Amino acid sequence: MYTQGLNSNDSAPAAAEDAGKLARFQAKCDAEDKIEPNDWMPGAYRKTLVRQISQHAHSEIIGMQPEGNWITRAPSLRRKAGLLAKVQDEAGHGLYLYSAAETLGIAREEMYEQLLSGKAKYSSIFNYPTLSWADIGAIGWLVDGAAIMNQIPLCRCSYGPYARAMIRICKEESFHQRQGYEIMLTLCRGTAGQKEMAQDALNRWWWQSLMMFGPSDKDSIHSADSFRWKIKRFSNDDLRQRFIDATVPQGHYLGLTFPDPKLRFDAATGHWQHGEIDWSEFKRVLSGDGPMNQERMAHRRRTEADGAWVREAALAHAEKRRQRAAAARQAAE
Ligand code: FAQ
Repeated sequence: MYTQGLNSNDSAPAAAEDAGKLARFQAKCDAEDKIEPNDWMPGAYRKTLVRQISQHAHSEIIGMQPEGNWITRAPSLRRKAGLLAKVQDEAGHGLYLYSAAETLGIAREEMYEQLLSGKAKYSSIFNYPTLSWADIGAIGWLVDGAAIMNQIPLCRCSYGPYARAMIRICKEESFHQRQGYEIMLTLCRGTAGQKEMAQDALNRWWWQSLMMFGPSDKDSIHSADSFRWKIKRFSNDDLRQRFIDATVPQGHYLGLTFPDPKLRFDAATGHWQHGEIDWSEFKRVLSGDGPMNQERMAHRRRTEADGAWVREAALAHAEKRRQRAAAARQAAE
């Protein structure tokens, strides 16, 4: 763990927390100062950050699977190299984020355990299958596009280690979004069959990417606290709307249609109005009943077990080095 900056007790009731410390903490958030690991923070702030950052890290790790599925089937060496780099970036994002969460006093092993035991959440979007190469384009364009929209404001999050991790992550997400859109553009300029494949991918990923922004504002249980603590800057619905406004013209430029008969531009507000999101599907996927939930978790558990010997070997090697260094020190004394 990077730090053990545990200056407050999560189980302590808020009323018992020192009012003066709380006021100073809030003033710091309001002044846009960063909260750092060893600063005092309310238990609930720590808890919400651990929840959000670890969920985000898990999403990056599970999110490698839908695309990893296509690395061996990418249509050219260039596409394979691009996809390989993207999936590696996602592993890196997961690792920065686990590191950021560790600064709040939770061990990485505990977060892994929460994921592997099925107790932790990760983004609903990664429980859908990637059926064709166009899905790789759609994921980059839509899923990474949604991720950027949601994550750029997190670069200004009040918690320093999370904000700093997000700056690098967003730069990489921007490359991911472009590679996805370029795949879609190539398919849409290709044969009729390729364009049809792109349209089919958009049909299957559109509504799911809108769900990435979380429940509608009236059902968002954490938003009020997260706004107060400057973790969130825009509401789930606001960010979703921004994403729709940015993405619909991009889809039209590709010559594609969106699977929403109610989608229309409202000149009075300057926004694209959209149809109802099927929140029952969102809830079903979150409860573990999405098309790929079981496969994703089974694969993650298998990979964890397959990698056990590497971790054991690395620990044994580190121990040997430690013993050799101790012996050398003793000999020199
Ligand atoms: N899926 O009160 P709110 C990526 C849960 S990374 C599953 O509104 P909050 C990169 C939420 O956790 C994608 N659960 O919560 C990539 C809470 O449950 P809890 C992940 C969801 O935290 C691209 C409950 O609903 N991005 O894509 C979802 O204020 C391509 C109530 O919700 C992040 O994690 C969902 N979609 O707002 C990788 C960004 N939405 O904890 C590979 C950071 C909500 O009470 C390939 N996270 N829930 O049990 C955030 O910005 C926020 O956590 C939100 C939710 C906006 C996701």
